[in-house]
Formats: sequence, structure tokens, C-alpha cells
Amino acid sequence: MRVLIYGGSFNPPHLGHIRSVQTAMAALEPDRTLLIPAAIPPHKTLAEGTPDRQHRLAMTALAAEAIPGCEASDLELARTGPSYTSDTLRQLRRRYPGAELIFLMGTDMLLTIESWHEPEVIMALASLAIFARETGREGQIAAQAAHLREKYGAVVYELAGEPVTVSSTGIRALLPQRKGREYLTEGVYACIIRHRLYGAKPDLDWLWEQAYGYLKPTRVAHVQGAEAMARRLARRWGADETDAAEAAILHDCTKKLDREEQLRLCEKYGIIADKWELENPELLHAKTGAAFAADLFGAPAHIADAIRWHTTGRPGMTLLEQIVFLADAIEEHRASYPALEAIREAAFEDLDAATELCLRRTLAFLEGQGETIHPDTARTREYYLQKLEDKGALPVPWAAQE
Ligand code: DGI
Ligand code: FE
Ligand code: FE
Repeated sequence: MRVLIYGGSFNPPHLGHIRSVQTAMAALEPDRTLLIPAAIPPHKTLAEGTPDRQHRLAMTALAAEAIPGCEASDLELARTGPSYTSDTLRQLRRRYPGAELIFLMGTDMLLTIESWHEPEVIMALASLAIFARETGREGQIAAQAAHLREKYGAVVYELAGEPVTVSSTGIRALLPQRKGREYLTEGVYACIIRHRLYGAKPDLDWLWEQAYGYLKPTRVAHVQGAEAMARRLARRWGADETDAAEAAILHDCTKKLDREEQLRLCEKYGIIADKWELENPELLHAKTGAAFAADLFGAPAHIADAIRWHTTGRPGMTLLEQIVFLADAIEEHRASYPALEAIREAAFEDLDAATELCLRRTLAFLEGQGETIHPDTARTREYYLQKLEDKGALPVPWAAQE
């Protein structure tokens, strides 16, 4: 029996790790392959902002899912103290008596192994499998392998293959810039975004791929229009354009759910539906959408709030909230309604005037339909009317005509 062991920080596990394991599995044909995230790697301190053990184990398990025959092990995370490879190998020796243990590492590790804790124990208990981390050091590596064979009786397998140049450090730097997705498996990336590990923000193309599943096909154009308009407004008014896009992409993510499903989400997320929402569950998608976006896509509070208030608005909206509220109402695919053009124009002149007109028109529309008016809709309009007066601006002239 052969057990291939790949230990590391897996912070996060990426396609380079996966390719290394696959190369080793193909060459060595192990019966079991274990990815073992280290609790505290003895040779380096974990980068600041490193996710906790549970998240690193979850990411490693998700990465292992992409490799048939591979599994993640909590052997080191479950242990206290530094993660010494020699201790891990002792544990594995007890678990798999008689098996050949093969410890997989990069060439950079091979060069430093004599400085590890109990190198002689490591090389007595396990064979070493080496994959290239860089080109141009082949001579040095062959010499080191020969030295370890001679001095410790080490068994060293040198694996052929393209050098793996992806690094976790590089990926961590990309994630907050909505980049880096291409170096990760789908499962690992979704986990990173869901929990916003490493300060990650979602790649907006990826977010769109996710959003399609939650939108009725007939709503896609509206959401695309909302994103484009939110971006334009963000540029016009100096808000973060990609945050505006993110909120817009997610703003109607629970819109297609019926009353029963809305109420189920309310239950799940501890949302209390008020009497207006119970009467008109159409209104609930703002609250459930915010909770859903935070749960599935880790939407931070300022983005979740823009989703939360996009239907009724609220007094004293943040710039982002106001942008998403208006983008939803005036995006280019919105079926025409009275005042639409006036609101569009105002949105680039005075956001508060546009907001007030938008709400004035909604109130007139709801009254005309005999619909109940949510108090948030009414008081938000009052607030912006007052705000215009306070700053000495006039409301946009528009009268609902029958
Ligand atoms: O989800 P969208 O259709 O893109 O747009 P939205 O989130 O602004 O929802 C619009 C619907 O919400 C529209 O049918 C009117 C309704 N609405 C907005 N404010 C109120 C309201 N319905 C009632 N009953 N009362 C309100 O105050
Ligand atoms: Fe909506
Ligand atoms: Fe919408």
C-alpha cells in the first residue's frame, strides 16, 4: 500500500497544488492521497488575515473534491502545537502500518529539509516526491537529492512536469481586486467569496454566472440594465463602481420566489415580515434578497443594505443605496412609465430630486392601482421632499395625469 501525503498551508489551495498532486498520483499510483493543511507551519508564520482552521479545512476538502481519489485530512489541524511533519508521519505510520508513505513537496522545500524538525525521522518514515517550483535549478536539486540519499538513506522521487508557478501569496493579493478566480477550483472560489476570506470580492463575471440561476430569464435584461445604470450613476456621483455593480447584479436575486418561498426565507434568515409585506409579498424580495446575497455571496453590509432598500428606499439613504434604488427604476430596459424620462434626467443632475420624483410617481401609481402604500415608501418621499426644501432646491415639476 502506498499513501501519498501533501502537506501545506493551503492558504488557499489552488490549481498549482492540484496539478502537483495529479502529477504525483499519475507517477506514483498511490492507494490513498491525503491533503493535510498545517495548523501552524513550523517554517513560516501564516499571513495576516489567514482564515481559521475550519475554513482552511473546508477549502482543502473542496479542492480535494476536484481530484478523484484524493481527500483532505484534519490530522494537523486537530493537533495542538506546531505542525511538525515528523509527528504527522509518526501518526500516519501507526494508521497505515506497512504502507509506503510518500511525502510530496516542492523543490524549494527539498533544499531546506535538513533545517526542519527531525529531518532524519521524516526521511526514515517517508519517501520524498519532488515537483519543480521553478526551472534553472535542476543541477542543485539533483545534487541535494543525491546528498539526502547518501546521508539519510532517503528515497527521493523526482517528478517530471511543468513547473508550478502559481502561489497562494499571489492569489491572496488578487482576491480583493475581484481577480484570481482562474487559479482556484469553482468550489474553493465559491467558499472564499461566500465567507469573504482574504478580503475577497467577487469577480463580477462569476457573480453573473451565479445570478443567472436565480433570475427568471425575462428579468435578466432588467438586471443587466440595472448594473449598467448603477455603474453610470456611480461614475457620475463618485461611488465605488464595482460595488454598485455587485449590488445591482444581486438586487432582485429572490424576486422570482413566490409568497411561500419568500416566507420560508424569512424564517430561515430571521426576517420579520410586516403587515404590508404579508399583504403584498412582492415587497419582501428586498429583505430576502439582502439576506440571501449576504449568505450565499458574502455581500458586506453596505451592499446588502443597498439591496434591502431598493424597492421602498429609506430616509437618509447612503449614496450606494440611492444609486441602486434609482438604477432599478430608470435602467434602460424598464418598460416606460410616466415621469421615467424626467427621473432619468434628474438622476444625473440631482440625486435627491430624482429620488423624490421617483417616489412621488410610485405613490401616484400605487394610489391609482388602489394598492396599499408601505410606510417606508411614504416616509422616504417625505424625507427627500424635505431635503430638497432644506437645500433650497425645487422638486422636479411633474404631475400625475389621469
Ligand atoms: O423588483 P423590480 O420589479 O425590479 O422593482 P422593485 O423592487 O422596485 O419592485 C417594484 C414593485 O414594488 C412594484 O410592483 C411596486 C411595488 N411597490 C413599491 N413600493 C410599494 C410597492 N407596492 C406596495 N404595495 N406598496 C409600496 O409602497
Ligand atoms: Fe426589485
Ligand atoms: Fe429590479
